[in-house]
Amino acid sequence: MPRVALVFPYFRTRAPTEVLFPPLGVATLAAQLRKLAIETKVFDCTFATFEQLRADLLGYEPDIVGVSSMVSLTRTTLRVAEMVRRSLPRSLLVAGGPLPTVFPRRYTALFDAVFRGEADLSFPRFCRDFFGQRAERQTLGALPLDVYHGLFVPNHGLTVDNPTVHHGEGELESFPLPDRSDFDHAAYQREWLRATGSKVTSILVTLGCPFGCDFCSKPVFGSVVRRRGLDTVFAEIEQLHDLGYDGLWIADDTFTLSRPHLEEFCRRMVELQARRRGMTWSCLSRVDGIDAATAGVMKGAGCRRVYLGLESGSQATLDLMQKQVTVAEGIRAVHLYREAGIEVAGFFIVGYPGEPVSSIEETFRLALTLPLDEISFNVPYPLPGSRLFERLGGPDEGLDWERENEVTFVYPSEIDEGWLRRRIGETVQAFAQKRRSPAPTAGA
Ligand code: B12
Repeated sequence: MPRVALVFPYFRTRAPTEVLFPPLGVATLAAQLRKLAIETKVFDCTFATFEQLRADLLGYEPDIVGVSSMVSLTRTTLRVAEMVRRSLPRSLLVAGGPLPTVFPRRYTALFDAVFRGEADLSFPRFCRDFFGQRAERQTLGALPLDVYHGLFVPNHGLTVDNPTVHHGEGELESFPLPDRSDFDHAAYQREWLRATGSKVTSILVTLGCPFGCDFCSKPVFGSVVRRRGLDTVFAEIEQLHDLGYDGLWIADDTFTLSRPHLEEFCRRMVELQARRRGMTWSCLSRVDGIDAATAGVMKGAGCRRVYLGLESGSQATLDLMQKQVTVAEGIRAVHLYREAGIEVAGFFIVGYPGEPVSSIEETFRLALTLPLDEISFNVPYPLPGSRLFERLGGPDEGLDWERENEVTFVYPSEIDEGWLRRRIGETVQAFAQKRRSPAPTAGA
């Protein structure tokens, strides 16, 4: 029986900033492959070693190995690919995920094929046809290669670069729920319990983001917002509850964008909580388009914390970032959520190209004056696929794509990195100090 192995090549680092979720990309593809009756196994490396992965893959003898990749996983992706090429020379090696989507050529030296963008239907159909036609690595050309959305193959004498697809809402409704059965949920939950006291996992309710922030890349889901049907979403939440999770991280780029959808989500959440206790959730939110009534509804439905991309205390810098919001809207949103009794975390970016030191100081001041529960500072990181990347050029692929949450400029910057690191440290310390002292804040 032909077999597909799906590898998520993240080996945990135990860095203090590490956040662990069972990866939804491979879970989504596993569900679609199994729907086509294709034998599939997910190899999530989060709690494994490289040697374990090698032994498990060799034992499984897959005909196709699909590796999920993104910017921070470039090195391990290529290492896994080299290992597969050496140890399983007959297996077809395929890459997909956010970075292969924007940089397919980065992968094609080792991989036979890359899938760009949403691969829910295209990759499983490709696997079905590959097996159906008894194709091999060298005979890919026998398949009708132009029918698979997002397929990119510049190898084996072929030149294929098919357009990507964004599945419509109706189509999304016909998809099976992500298949999380191959993950080590006990290990994920143990880590979350130890760090936060609850067992949190990620879910996607809406796809896509209509905004065009200068630093952001939207490689897979793009700009068109699609909402999953809430019947399906709540069937998935019930499954997560059955798996033992009691917290959701709603990973959507713009979960709060549509007020009717958000409020209906909250209504159903209240219903769910009446039947099954104890499911709380957190999400990202824009700072605009929210009012006190909606924040109250979110709180009533178990929203524990919102994460706001406040980014800067200076309007000129927000404009440089093309955030299309004002500092005042950010301040208002923080108070709104806090008054509703929801915790608020603020993300900030400091040292934007063209930003003066005085504006960075405005950001530090804002972070310390707002009633926030958590703050984090990042320096701009030119993500492939963003306008910032197009302007500044790419970071060093070997070195810089590894960086996660570091205060390191990966392009020539006028800002003194040592100074910035020190000022961030001081601000974070002052914030912690303020949190320890019992100064009253709105809603507290
Ligand atoms: C949840 C999330 C996280 C979570 C969890 C990651 C995880 N374990 O799943 C956390 C918070 C840990 C996280 C951290 C980071 N993240 Co993140 N994250 C996301 C987010 C919001 C959703 C990812 C998701 O669940 N998608 C849902 C699934 C279904 O989609 P998918 O994985 O893309 O899979 C589809 C396709 O890509 C494809 N596909 C995927 N894998 C494969 C494999 C094969 C073989 C094939 C054929 C196809 C294929 O098919 C799938 C179905 O269509 C995305 C933004 C977004 N909207 O995508 C950013 C995103 C993936 N993150 C990003 C970044 C940069 C990071 C960090 C580096 C940030 C930082 N500075 O620290 C870290 C790195 C962490 C790490 N461990 O490596 C970037 C990646 C950019 C890039 N070009 O690579 C994104 C796209 C955000 C952005 N706007 O730029 N992240």
